[in-house]
Amino acid sequence: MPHRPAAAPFALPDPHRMNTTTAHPAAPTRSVRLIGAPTDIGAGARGASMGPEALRVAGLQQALESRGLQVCDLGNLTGPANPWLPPVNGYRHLPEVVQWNQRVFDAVFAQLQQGHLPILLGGDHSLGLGSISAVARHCVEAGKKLRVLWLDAHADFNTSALTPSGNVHGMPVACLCGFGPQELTGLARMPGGGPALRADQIRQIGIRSVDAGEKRFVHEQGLEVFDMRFIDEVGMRQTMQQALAGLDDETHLHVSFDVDFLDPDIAPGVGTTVPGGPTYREAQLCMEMIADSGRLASLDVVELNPALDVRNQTALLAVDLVESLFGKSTLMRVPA
Ligand SMILES: [Mn+2]
Repeated sequence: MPHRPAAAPFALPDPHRMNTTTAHPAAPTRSVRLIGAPTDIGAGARGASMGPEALRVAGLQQALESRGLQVCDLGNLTGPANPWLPPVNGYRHLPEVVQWNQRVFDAVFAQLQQGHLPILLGGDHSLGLGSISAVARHCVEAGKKLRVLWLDAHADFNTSALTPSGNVHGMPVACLCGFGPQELTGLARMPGGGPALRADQIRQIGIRSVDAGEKRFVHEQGLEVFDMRFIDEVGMRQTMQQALAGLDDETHLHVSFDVDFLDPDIAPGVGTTVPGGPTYREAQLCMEMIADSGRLASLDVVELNPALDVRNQTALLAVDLVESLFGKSTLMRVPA
């Protein structure tokens, strides 16, 4: 069994941190850190709290090591239990959501500062707030540009006024853009106090379920959304070409992979399935084209819900796709 520390020694000096020589100095690090955040605090169904362990059982670390990456599993963060209460002022579990996200922020930020590529194992998608706030802060300090790819069935652009449920996993993109409670919009403590992200840094892919008020707000804010109709019409190849256009050596690419992005036929293990998502081949092409960009520098894998899965097949699929994200080609193609 691979050794995995139970607690979270995120700030300890890392013996590998000096070993950062690569053939291509501009390429993102090959040193990966897995960070588990076992909570469903922002979700509408219980069970995503078991996601990190299901991804480990599905062989995530070994799969990444087979790609030639140096992988260290830092174990799980800890945080408050899920009290399973109704919304208060439009938010469910806001104090607990804040605590979890602060811990995710600290852990992801520390790993980025040490030159590692953090992979957040969720947990529900409210944790994208802490993770991407850390990435945004890191990019400001490192003088990097930032592009976020949001792979999801949902836009996650709700506010307390628009949300039908109060579940914060439907709000992280809005909060990252500055629309939400100060405890969440201010996580990154950006210089000047601005939001962590501008709408023009985000590309949403696979979207097919957006609430009515949320839809208006997405248009108002000018988010670039490649929804399923777009993917149906132009294909995944052109979609990804557009979503990845304009990246350069100075761009940090973050992928926030909500497993409900995938069609429920191949990925039943999520709390919020929406029919009509990308097929296995479309998802593979999406991941392979991100890998080809050579810019991937941080990743979230969220909303995997083992309580709703069938014999861990969704976790196995997620691991398979993450492998492609790091360069495993399912095609017989000679590398360029
Ligand atoms: Mn989501």
